[in-house]
Amino acid sequence: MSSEPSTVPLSFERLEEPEMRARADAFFENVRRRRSVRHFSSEPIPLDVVERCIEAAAQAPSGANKQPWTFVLVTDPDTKRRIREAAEEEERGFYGGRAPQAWLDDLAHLGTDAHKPFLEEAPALVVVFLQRTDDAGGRHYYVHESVGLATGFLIAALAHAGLATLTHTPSPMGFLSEILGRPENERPFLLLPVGYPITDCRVPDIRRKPTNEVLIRR
Ligand code: IYR
Repeated sequence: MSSEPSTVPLSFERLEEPEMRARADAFFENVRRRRSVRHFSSEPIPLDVVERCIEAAAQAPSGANKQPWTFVLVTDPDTKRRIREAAEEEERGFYGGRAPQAWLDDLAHLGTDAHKPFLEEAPALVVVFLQRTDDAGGRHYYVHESVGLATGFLIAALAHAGLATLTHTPSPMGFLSEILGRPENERPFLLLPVGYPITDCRVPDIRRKPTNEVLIRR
């Protein structure tokens, strides 16, 4: 015999349409302006803001509500230096032969290379880990979807709070588990340098696809 699942009242704010439009526009303007930043100022940032954004990320939906994520907030200069050194070693392998030429051609317009000073210059790194299972080996579900959603929340929350980020994926990134002492059931998912851009920061001249290429109405 199965008992009824327990429920609580939904907290939902019904808005007037003009207010809905204003909020949708404000969010759009914020994420439209957001760009991946590769030149960070070393100026300190309010870490309580970053922690609040991580709390926001952890409100994301997840498979069976397993919340299969861990966020490691790195500010210790020595740890950042070790991460930079390990990442640059992997990236030298990537740019120096492991990456197929077609991939390097696709990256050329971004101007990236194996040099990753932002890993030390940014005041904070948020390293997102996914949990393949729980601590006791119990199953997690839709892990990549779930952690991708939480990471999207995190990037949007940080941009909304006035902080710049880079979605960085050194490859392979197993070194992050080792340096940060993460358990066997976790895998690195994404590395997010967080901070303020340098003054007069420049970014690649790239565009998002127009709406008619990404939205189909039926
Ligand atoms: N991880 C490398 C290469 C790289 C790959 C992709 I896909 C990018 O969008 C950008 C960079 C690096 O960080 O340089």
